[in-house]
Amino acid sequence: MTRDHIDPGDRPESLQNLLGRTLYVDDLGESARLLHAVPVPTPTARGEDLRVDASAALALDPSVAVLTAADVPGENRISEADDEPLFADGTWAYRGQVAALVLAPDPCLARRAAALVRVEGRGLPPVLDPREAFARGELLGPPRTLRRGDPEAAFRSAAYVARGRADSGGQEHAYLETQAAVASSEEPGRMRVVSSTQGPAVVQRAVARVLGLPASAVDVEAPRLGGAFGGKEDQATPWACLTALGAWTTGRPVKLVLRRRDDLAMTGKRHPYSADFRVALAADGTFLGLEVDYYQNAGAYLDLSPGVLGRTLLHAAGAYRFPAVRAAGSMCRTNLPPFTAFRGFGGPQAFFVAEAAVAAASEASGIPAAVIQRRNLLRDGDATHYGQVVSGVRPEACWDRLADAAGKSAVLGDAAVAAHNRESRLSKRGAWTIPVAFGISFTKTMMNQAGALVHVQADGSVSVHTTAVEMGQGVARKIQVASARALGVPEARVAVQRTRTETAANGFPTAASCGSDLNGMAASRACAALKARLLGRAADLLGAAAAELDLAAGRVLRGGADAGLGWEELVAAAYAARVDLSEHGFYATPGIFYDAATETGSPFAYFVCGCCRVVAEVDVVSGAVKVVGAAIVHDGGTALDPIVDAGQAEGAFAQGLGWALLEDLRYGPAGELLTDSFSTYKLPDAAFMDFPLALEILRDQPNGKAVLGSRAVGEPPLMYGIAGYFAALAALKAARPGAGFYDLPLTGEKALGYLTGGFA
Ligand code: LUZ
Ligand code: MOS
Repeated sequence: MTRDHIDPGDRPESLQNLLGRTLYVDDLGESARLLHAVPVPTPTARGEDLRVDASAALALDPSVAVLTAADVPGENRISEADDEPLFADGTWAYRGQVAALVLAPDPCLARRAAALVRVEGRGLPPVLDPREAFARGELLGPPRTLRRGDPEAAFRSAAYVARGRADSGGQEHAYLETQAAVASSEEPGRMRVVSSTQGPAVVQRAVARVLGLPASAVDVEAPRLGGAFGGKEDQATPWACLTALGAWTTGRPVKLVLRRRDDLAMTGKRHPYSADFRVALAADGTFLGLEVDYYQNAGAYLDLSPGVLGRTLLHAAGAYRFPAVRAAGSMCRTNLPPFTAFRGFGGPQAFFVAEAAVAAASEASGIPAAVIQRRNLLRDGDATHYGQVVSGVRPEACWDRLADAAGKSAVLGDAAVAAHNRESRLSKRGAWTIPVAFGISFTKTMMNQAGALVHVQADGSVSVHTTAVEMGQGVARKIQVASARALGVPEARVAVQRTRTETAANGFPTAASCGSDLNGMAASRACAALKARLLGRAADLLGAAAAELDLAAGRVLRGGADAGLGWEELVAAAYAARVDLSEHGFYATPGIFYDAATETGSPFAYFVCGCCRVVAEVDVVSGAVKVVGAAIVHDGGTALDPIVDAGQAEGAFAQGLGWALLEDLRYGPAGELLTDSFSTYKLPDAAFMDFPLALEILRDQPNGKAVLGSRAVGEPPLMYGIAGYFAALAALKAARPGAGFYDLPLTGEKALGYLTGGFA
């Protein structure tokens, strides 16, 4: 590693995070006038005739205020889908829905008052299970079906057919910083909100709607976030709206920071899914057809469920080629907090079913899973079941490289696993490799746009504003690199500023792995225009033709050689000559489209591919499951920052393993979250991740579809964690033959149940 890659000066964000100096929402807004807001939740999962009695809370202290739906000056609506109220009004649809908001100058007083607010009404029996909701016709929208070829014919002509059911559980985002916002109305008729949100413009629209203001009167800023993982794509909005309403009503600044337990109980998580699948194979293991019916547990309101279901349907085939596919899905309405975006956004749920189909196909045919997988990997020129012809995909190259490395490993290879199982009676191991091809772009084509505003300051420092939100994923660093490169200045000259709707309007959430792609490109375009303008001035100064000049690392070059003119000098001269030193840049991903009527199109700009092999070990006596080794070959394109990419890949893999093996959301019969703390909800930690992980990121194939040849990296590696499920299942099979259940997560508890005869 070169020194260049460990200089913290290049990563101001990371250094501040590391030193604990980053300011989060809870660190902001402190003033003697500040009011603290505490939400009052509905006590049961479903009901009508909602009544809020605040008298006891108000009697506690004259400084206490309590707001309800009746206090909303604009519309009591927050979701863009229009179905979700800010305050439950009349009816309620999940436990933990906000019924009232308590404001008080002291946070303890606000909590005590909140506990005294009585929320009552007529309870109704809740529905928690998606299949039960489906059976009752409780759907949040029409079911969707994607088709290719003739699956019926494929099943008739197949040598082998396997079928099964595959269920995957939800997942808590577990961001370090809980949902938070602080609002103030410093000028009459205007509202300013600092929100821990991935989408300041989403919050801006909702605040404007709730307060009945034009968007131009609402300024929303996202500072650096303490993590989000999708949990703040749509669901930062209610908390920001509540603070804005509080500030609007009282004329004082209002802050709301959810307690961890409230955040766990009141906010949405990854969608649990239940699915039925059927897969057809030829005698040599070639896939002929796939059918999947997904029952998505969408929760009580739409939120982002349509987009999540869409991505599930698009990824139904995993990284495999199927000549015939039918993928159908329904958003099932249940009385749980609306499930929402979570890293992977419906993709992991689809990849899990695809791997379950591989495992079941291997069981039914006797052909090793790896043979089936290798034979059917997606290749350039293949058409997906929605009609996109893929290019630049390399699951095969990644697979072969990984297989080669695993074969030589003392832990990862099939021979090593078999040897362990021969020698060890009390622990058994299993291995699995998953191939991944994850589509990059928001599946909703409209969302694939971003803007940037770049100011060259008179001293030569550069301010870059974009719609991207830095949440620890390194997007600010990547935009810094892309901007510096496009301008031809050292990286340290470029400051990527906090994200604000006043400087970058009409943005979409930083999500779908494409924050750097979209915003890096928008910033690059602005920087390229500024560079051309400044080189025009340099041409005058040097008496040269602009075409012979270039800028690199802060020096003007003429015919490739230093022309004796530095960046600062050039900027000063341009400023003196009244040259505009500001520029707006815009990027909209070209060439993507999708036709909802025919369910066909080319929704993704490109795919991110890779393969991951996991070896898991199960303790035959206790059922404890652990990972003992893993290797990843990931196709990464040209790096904007290799350290950021490696961190994203490792972090996403850990998060995927947590989903596959540990994280188990449990609800009581009344819809109450039983796992409402990190003592009962188990997250992957340093001890769990304490195994050798060989991460290789291929850099030999630049990506022509993103900034400077780079590839998106945020979500695709999460899918690698799914290999952990099937590795653990293989270990269970080695201990007691027959393990063929697909019910993620595969916790130690479940493993023990199987080993002691609980599971068939
Ligand atoms: N968010 C979204 C996403 O609104 N649309 C998407 O397609 C998406 N994909 C991944 C993650 N977040
Ligand atoms: Mo997301 S799941 O907000 O990229």
